[in-house]
Amino acid sequence: MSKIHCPGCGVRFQIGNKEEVGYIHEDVLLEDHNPICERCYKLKHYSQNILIQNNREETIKEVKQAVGNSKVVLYVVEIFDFEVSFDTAILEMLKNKKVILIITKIDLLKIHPTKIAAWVKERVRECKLDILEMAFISNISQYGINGVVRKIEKFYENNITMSVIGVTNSGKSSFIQNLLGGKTNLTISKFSGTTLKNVSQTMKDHNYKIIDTPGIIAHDRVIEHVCSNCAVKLTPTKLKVNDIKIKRENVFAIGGLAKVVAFSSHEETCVFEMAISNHVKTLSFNRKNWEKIDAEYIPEKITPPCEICKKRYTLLDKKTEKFFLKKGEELYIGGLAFIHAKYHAAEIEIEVPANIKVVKRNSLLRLSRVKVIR
Ligand SMILES: Nc1nc2c(ncn2[C@@H]2O[C@H](COP(=O)(O)OP(=O)(O)OP(=O)(O)O)[C@@H](O)[C@H]2O)c(=O)[nH]1
Ligand SMILES: [Mg+2]
Ligand SMILES: [Zn+2]
Ligand SMILES: [Zn+2]
Repeated sequence: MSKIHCPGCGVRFQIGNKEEVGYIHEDVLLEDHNPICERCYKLKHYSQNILIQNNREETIKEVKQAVGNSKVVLYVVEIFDFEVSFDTAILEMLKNKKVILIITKIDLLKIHPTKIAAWVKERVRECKLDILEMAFISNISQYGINGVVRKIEKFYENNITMSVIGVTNSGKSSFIQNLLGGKTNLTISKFSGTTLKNVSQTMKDHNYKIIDTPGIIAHDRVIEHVCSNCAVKLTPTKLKVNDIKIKRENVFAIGGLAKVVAFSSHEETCVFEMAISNHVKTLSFNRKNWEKIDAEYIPEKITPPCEICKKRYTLLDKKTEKFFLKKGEELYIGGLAFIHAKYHAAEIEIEVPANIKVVKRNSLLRLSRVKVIR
């Protein structure tokens, strides 16, 4: 990598403005053999994020350029946010492209990879995507990484350019890091929007050129509407999968982010299985009490959102959607939760900000009974 661009995030170095991306102290730039920008340094060593304005249109332009130069696109989709990963801008770019779908973070679910594969294949068929191959991986345990290389080799022995694309935080840079046996300077962080520009790497054994790209912001995910600390809390490092009980007269609050009301023709209490990030708090409220406290106020106990982003979140336009879930179906709430009708059918009403995606689907959680061998 030349000394012109940061090998961590891809932006051009600059020494003039500490507040802008790409800033690096002149001495570091001159003396360090492998310099990285100050933002990457803080992300890597202190897990500290410097807030930057991430522009969706500029990012799309950058990713398009990488895709345009690539023979194959490795499309990275994380299993928890599967439904919001098929962004319209991405699908547009992938028209007439050879695509290998890489499903990451499968370690979050206690589901055997072959079952995840069957579920994904079914969902992808519904999305009408033309996919050359699929791989199911964990960047944490390295499960499936070698298999990806074999899949690429099957089609292209060497000398091709591939781009790695997807929505923010899906594990693109981690995946490249693993493909290259840890030998990259790419910055990986728990914060969304880490990579800012395209960064090229070479996989020497095969002479594959691999381009890391900035993640595309999916506005239909809750994390895009809270502060970066809350977004980290919402991004699961572990999934909490529990049974939840929602009484007929109650409102079930998922943090201060979504409200759930449920009805069943037979039962006073509806029971669901729910998966959420281990940092999200939930509480049941009597509906009358909730209406009193709801208007501009979310009780402190139920976070996220935190005190800083609560006001902004409560002011967002909301929508209420009703779904009838048959036993074995589940709702996916954009970047927030899976709610699975595990025991009986139920009608369920969700209130979330208007642009958050809520989708009914065949349950992924229902596959999680089998003991995982990993
Ligand atoms: N549990 C789990 N976490 C993962 C996996 N892959 C990546 N992560 C975590 O997800 C976060 C984001 O990873 P990155 O590799 O920076 O994601 P990215 O897609 O490059 O993100 P942007 O550059 O922001 O678009 C980090 O905290 C990673 O440790 C995985 O397979 N399993
Ligand atoms: Mg990245
Ligand atoms: Zn950088
Ligand atoms: Zn917050």
